[in-house]
Amino acid sequence: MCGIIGYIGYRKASEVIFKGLRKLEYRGYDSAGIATVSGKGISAIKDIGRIDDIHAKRNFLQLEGSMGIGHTRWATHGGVTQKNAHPHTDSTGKIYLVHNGVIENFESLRTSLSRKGHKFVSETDTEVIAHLVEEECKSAPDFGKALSNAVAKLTGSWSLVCMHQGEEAIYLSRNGPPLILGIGKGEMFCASDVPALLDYTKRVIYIEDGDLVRFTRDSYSITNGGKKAERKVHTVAWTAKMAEKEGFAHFMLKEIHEQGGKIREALAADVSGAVALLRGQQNIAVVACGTSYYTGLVFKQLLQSRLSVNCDVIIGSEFSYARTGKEKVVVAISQSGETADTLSAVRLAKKSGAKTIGITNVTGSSLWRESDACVNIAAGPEIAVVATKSFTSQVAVLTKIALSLPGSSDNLATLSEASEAIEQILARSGEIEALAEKLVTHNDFFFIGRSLSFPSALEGALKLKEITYLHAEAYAAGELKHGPLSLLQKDVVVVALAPSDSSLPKIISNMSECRARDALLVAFSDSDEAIGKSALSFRMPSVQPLAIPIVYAVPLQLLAYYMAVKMKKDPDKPRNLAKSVTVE
Ligand code: F1P
Repeated sequence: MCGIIGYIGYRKASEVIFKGLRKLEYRGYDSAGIATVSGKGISAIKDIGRIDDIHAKRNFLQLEGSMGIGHTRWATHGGVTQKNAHPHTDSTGKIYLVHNGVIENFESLRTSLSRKGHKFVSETDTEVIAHLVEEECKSAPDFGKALSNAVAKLTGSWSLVCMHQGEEAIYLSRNGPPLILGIGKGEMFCASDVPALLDYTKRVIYIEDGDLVRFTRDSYSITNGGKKAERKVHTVAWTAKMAEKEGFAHFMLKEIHEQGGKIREALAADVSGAVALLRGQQNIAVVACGTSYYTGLVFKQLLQSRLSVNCDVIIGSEFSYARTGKEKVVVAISQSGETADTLSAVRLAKKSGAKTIGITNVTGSSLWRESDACVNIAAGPEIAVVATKSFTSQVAVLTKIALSLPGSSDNLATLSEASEAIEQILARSGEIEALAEKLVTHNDFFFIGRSLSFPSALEGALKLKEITYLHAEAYAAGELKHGPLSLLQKDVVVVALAPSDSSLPKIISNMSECRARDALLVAFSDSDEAIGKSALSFRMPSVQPLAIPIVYAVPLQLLAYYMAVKMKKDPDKPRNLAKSVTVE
């Protein structure tokens, strides 16, 4: 949903911004641009395509000066064109800004500005803001006031980074999408996310909604609602190395390989705040989107089947329609902590008096700041657009929470075997690559699981469709006979997750039903019987039921990864997707 960045200091701004945009590219990658200020005025380069390709064609580093702003885009208003790429400017070419978010009233603003003679060159909502600021500059005493008058006229969501000719300062405004200020020595930064700054500073301020910030190379001031605001300076624990590929061909592969160690870190998480809020509750609501929603399904199963606690898992964007309004405790799960659908559910729940628990990978994120209790899943930066290690770390943390509640007789130590099992699977990646080779010519995939392997089946199908663009869907295995069996025929692949738990006999019957319809059956199992029934298979390590959701997700991540690579797709940057979905 767009990555934005700004810099003032003693370095070459275009270089800092270019490098930072590469780190933010997971947020959007259909076009990019940089504008810098030098003695010659403001110059900009923007184009469609990936940042490296634009750089190869246009050379961002020809932009001079030690102050500038940059943007990597995930189109919302207006197609993917050079004109729609950011930064955008006003009629005078003296104001430049980049924007993440959606301005809902941009059509009416554009109409009234057009009446005043403003001419627009793009179809974007962002360009309207530049002209609005220009208009406000005519009456405001200074640029900061003009910007605050302009944002007061906006509805929607935005993080804005703005500069103008004649002042060595950058201005920020936030209402929704994330924005952080990075504090260096003799230099200051701002960006949508921490990895863009890790090469330069670890001291950051999380800008809050309603904040208006002015920063120079060695100072900053923050106001909110016209009053001076104090914001805590945080020291981030992530290192620049953590956000590198470290020899792996892709971030996705690196992140898959980190999971054994990350599970151990997740299991060490402090869950006391969450447990204190959940203790004694008989009805718990969970909100999340995408992969995080699936980890919510694991949590639900643990709470309901092992603790007899009722748990409702609701997709973030459906929460406002599906909630009762009487929720006492809402658990929100989000890797980024910035997913707009999840955040709006949290805000709605809070308004109705619910206590909220945030389960996130990003300390300082909106979810982190807005929740009554938080748990850090400690997976480290996840750069690939598709979630991998955040799935397994979330499941580990949620299992720890469930097992810490009264009535639980399970031992968390059984989960530590998950790390070992993951290492064993990773050591046999070659077998999964060989499976991928055999499956890559097929077009339709069904993933089936039962009980605790069902969320992993959902996750496996999601990974495959996200990065290979093949048709993949998941079903609770028993559900196939209620409709989807009609789709099975030769060449349709059924990936069956068949761990030897109490669900095994039934899933073996379901696998037989698929085989009888000529589907190509692929088993991920530790059962001889399930493997014997299947045309293709991967022998899984035997694990305790609690470890199943984690351990069975890993080979499916690898399968999707190797298939994408064989199909010459970029697994780190799937088409049309962005990692941090900051619009509803
Ligand atoms: C939710 C999510 C991810 C998915 C993609 C889009 O993100 O659906 O699971 O991989 O990146 O967003 P989050 O709320 O867990 O950050």
